[in-house]
Amino acid sequence: AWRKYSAQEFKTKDEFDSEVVKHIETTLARSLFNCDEAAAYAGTALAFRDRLIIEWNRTQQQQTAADPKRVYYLSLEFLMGRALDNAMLNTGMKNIASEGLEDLGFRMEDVISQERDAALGNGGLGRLAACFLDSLATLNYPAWGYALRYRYGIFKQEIIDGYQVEIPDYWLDFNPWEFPRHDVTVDVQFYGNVRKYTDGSGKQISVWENGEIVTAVAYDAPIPGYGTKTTNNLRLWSSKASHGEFDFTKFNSGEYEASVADQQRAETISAVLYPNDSLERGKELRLKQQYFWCAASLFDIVRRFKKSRKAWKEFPNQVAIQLNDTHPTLAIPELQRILIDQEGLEWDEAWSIVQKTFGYTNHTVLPEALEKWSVPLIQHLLPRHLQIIYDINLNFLQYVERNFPKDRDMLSRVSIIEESQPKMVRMAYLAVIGSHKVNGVAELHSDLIKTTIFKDFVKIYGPDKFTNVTNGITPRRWLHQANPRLSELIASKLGGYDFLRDLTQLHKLESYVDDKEFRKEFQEIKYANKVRLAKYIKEVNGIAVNPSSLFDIQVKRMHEYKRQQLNIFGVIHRYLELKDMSPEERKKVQPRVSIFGGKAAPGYWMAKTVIHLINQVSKVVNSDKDIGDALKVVFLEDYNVSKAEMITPASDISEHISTAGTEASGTSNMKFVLNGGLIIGTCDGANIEITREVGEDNIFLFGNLSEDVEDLRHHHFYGEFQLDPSLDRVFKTIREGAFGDAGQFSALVNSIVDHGDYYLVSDDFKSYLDTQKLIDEAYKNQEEWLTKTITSVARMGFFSSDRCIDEYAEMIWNVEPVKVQGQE
Ligand code: DL6
Repeated sequence: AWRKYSAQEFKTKDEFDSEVVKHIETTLARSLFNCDEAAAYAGTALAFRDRLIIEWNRTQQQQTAADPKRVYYLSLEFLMGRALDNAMLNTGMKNIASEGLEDLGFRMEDVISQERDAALGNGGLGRLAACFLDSLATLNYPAWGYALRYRYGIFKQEIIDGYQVEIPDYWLDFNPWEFPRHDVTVDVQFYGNVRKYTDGSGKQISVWENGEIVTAVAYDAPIPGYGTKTTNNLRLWSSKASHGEFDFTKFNSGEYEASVADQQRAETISAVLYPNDSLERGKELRLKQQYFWCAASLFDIVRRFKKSRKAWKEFPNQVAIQLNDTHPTLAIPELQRILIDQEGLEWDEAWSIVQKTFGYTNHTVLPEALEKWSVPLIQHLLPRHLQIIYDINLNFLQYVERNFPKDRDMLSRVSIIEESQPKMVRMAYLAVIGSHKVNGVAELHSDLIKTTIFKDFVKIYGPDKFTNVTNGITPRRWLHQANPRLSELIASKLGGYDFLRDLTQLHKLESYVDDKEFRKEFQEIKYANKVRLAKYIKEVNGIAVNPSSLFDIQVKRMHEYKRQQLNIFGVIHRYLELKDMSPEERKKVQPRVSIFGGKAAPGYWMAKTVIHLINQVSKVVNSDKDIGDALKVVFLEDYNVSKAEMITPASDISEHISTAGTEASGTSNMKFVLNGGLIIGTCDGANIEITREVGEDNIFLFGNLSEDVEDLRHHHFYGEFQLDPSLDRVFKTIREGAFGDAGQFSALVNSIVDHGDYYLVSDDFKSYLDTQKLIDEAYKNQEEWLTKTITSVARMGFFSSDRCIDEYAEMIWNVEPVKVQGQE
């Protein structure tokens, strides 16, 4: 129904075709007689881009006129994936485009697959940000995303001889989705010194001077909402030398290299995404990226606010800035600096504005992932900011001292400055102190941060400053786009696609659980999705897998806490059990395909070892004639968003098996269940809320609870534990060289046997195996399995990112939607 509000739709496939052809012939200067799929993609993307930009302009004009409070989502990562399919579906014009392309001799699927993923993120945090942009636009919130325009996104992963090899991802060869705004630039300063003086009225003035200037240039990407005219903006900053080109004086005197050195140094800032998802220590370039992005974004936000000519005290009524993790924390001292040094506000007035403006989302309790920057580094790069951070800290500690006079230790515990050698700035503390709300991303996680890393801050500020917003996913990409047949089936039962805008409507599917036709179609769709994945595995990995096997999938970043090692040890155990069996016994076993995928940070040696082990096990198991279809092991190379769209709908079981208390939320768990797969998981992150929604009978939980973790680690520390005999046998097999040179895996095995088993693999192993047995049994009863999956889909309404965004809007941002004119 909403399509009638869109003035910008292609009315006919011929209209669409003529625009595609126009772009191919003029923009690309290609002949139609020499038009391949890449050109068809480019023409289609440009035709859609033209439509989006009209909606984008209209949205901006109307939002400027209404001048509402806006949300600014600061995230160093946006893992957007492909844009074309999303643009076609969100604007409701995919069918017309498919027909048009067919007339031109192309299949939509082939055209879509020409697009490179926009992979400006590492994993869950970046993908969450991308889902949020989709929801913000769909729900008509006036919102901007701000990030960096990395020339290289997350590396491409190749598996060579079983090892991960990283290949640079230069994704900007052709990117029709961005608009360079050479007129929107910001000069950002680094280094230099601070000069202080007292002005005529006796006021202390600080001037940050003699620094090096780098220019930020804006590149805008339109973000279309689903079924609405609202098209918001993702603004990405690119760095370039402030004086533009290169130094002619040096060039003319023969110093050719030096003449371009400045330019190259400036451009390095936005050159590459740091490929670590949980650890980034001490790299000056990373700190430069953070400040460059925060300074440019804040300048832009303040510039927009100033256009409204409102008093500064109105700033928090016009601007809500959400800090996605601690990466943008420098925005806090930066806004304070702008207000006191440039706008002349008094410290207290400025600080009150700052605190009301920012909200901070925490995404991890892992100690190694909590950001800290050395004081000398900040002093060198951002001397004025360091002074401001010290002043923020001083005021804060004085407040703490007044309110907790008896707890002297508290001062050192909560100080923004860690008294180490060298001293460090604790970014998470600065983020808490400078924000009015702090949220975790699932209930357990939000509880944990209050009792662990931010315990003292709960005492200081009271519990109300801390809240929970359980993560969600956009059903547009993760159901409608990834699984069009399932989306269509649901729409046919619910009377249309409204459920994509209100996912809670899925609950009505429960009345179809016993509907024979519905069940049959649901099952056929799952099978077809498995066939598609099996075909891909055959093509890419050369492994033949039977789509009737149970597909067991674990795809996510490789990390010890996510415990892919537990999974592969379980696979080895299964293999050994199969080897123990007679051929007759083996025939009775539920056949299974264990599928892995995920990147390891390039310097994370242990995670890379796990990838290597998976590939070695895959080689041995898949070529073992005794085993046949009973077990296959697959590692899917270069896991990314577009591959996730194909993989997710094909699972029977997916694994979310982190050590309890370590996975803040997880979001792929939600995607798998929404697509008719069940979960094996620990009581961690959003698994707990998924269980509450779908019911305990529809999820396979195992393992120790987060409250047991500390005690268990203690037992390991004192050697008070007994290795599970099955795990012992797995280790023995590895040590005997069954999967190649055992030396390569000794550190991995020793981390469990000799070095404290920090992630408690041995403690959960038995319970994991027992639960896998239950899964094998349950899967044999296909009818009951189907009932579980349909029931689960029907109960996933809570996990839409639309629900999250409404919660943020109400509890944290205090913003209202603005409907772009022409809509109902
Ligand atoms: O909140 C999005 C996402 C969560 O779903 C994951 O559980 C969490 O690990 C991830 N956090 C990060 C940050 N650092 N670490 N580790 O990526 O956020």
